[in-house]
Amino acid sequence: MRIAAADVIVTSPSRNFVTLKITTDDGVVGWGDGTLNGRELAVSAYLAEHVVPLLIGRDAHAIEDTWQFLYRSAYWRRGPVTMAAIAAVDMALWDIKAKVAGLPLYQLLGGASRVGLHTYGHASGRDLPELFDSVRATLAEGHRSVRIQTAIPGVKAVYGVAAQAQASGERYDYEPAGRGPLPTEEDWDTGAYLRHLPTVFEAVRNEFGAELPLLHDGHHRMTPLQASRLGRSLEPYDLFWLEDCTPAENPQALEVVRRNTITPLAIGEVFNTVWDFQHLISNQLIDYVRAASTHFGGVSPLRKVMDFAAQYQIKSGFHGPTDVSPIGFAAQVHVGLSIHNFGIQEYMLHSDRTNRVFDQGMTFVDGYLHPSDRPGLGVDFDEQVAAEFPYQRAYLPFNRLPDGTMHDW
Ligand code: KDG
Ligand code: MG
Repeated sequence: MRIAAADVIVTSPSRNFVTLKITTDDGVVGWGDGTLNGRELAVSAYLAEHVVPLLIGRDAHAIEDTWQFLYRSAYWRRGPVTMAAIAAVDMALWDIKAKVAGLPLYQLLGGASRVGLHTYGHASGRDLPELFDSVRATLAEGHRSVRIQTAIPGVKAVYGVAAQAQASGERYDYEPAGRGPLPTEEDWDTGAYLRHLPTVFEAVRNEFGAELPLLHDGHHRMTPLQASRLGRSLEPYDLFWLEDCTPAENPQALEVVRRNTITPLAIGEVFNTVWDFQHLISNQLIDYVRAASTHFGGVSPLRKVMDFAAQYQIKSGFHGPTDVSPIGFAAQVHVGLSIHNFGIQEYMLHSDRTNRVFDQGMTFVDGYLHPSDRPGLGVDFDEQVAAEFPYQRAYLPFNRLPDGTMHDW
């Protein structure tokens, strides 16, 4: 079975998505996700110019060899654009292989290891009443664990806090990337954050009790010492994890954090390869792997990093924002269902408009995600509906400190 055609489709139903369609010579179609938030056209050009011509005529079943070929033959390895492009190919080929087998992908990965995936949803608020309402709405959606993000006194805009109030029952639809010609500038004050956040977790614990698993995303903004202080000050509130507490480039930073706090640590949503996790996993500096199939080269390397992590009792916590398309999301739900060391799955609902383009078979019942038993990844892509929503330039925001210094967002 040979690859006869490969097409790149960029669509923007309520945000931009890069989708790869691979068609075999006997007419089987596989779908892959190569979305890179704010840099979508770089991936689509990489695919169209440098990958698609190499795919035509290749054996559609040779997934590992195609992955290694795309990775090694470029000479220039790694990086988010390259790895998102390789991810799209890897996913589309797994989709094809599973469709040909007539099985959902998780069956090819070893079968289900659980009934479904335990998720966490997002809650945020500008003040405590708004945050509590948001926690209630998140629980009402079916999540059993909740990520807590809060406004910080004196800071005008903070990552993870939806701009508008979220009354109960209202669909959480936070998307930080703004459509428009230029990115928006936000501000930051680490001191205010370190003082304020523990008070918020204390209030949430008092309101919702000891048992609700709570998470928090530090979004790469702290130094090792600041992150240590935060981890330690949150210990009384028993977090499920503290995510991305220090910038991802420096794995040694987590040695400092680890020495100073027993708050569990998660990192890796901006990592691209297994090697980015090598030091962190082999030195047991983290508890959860935050990679996303779409930004990590696809299903094949996600499975490999989790097998490596399993030797150290480190679990999955795959990145699941809406900028991972329903295709990329389904791919990692299949991985999560099949591996033994699954931890938790971040789950942000895609918009109704996105779901018109991507027909998702996935179900979320009694707090458990299941990718469905449709053959393949379980997601169909409607090219006609996609064509109604052309690409729109969008950028993630950035941060400056009050004196104008650039800071991690
Ligand atoms: O595109 C950026 C988002 O994917 C990121 O900000 C979301 O940190 C994130 C998370 O944990 O979901
Ligand atoms: Mg994050």
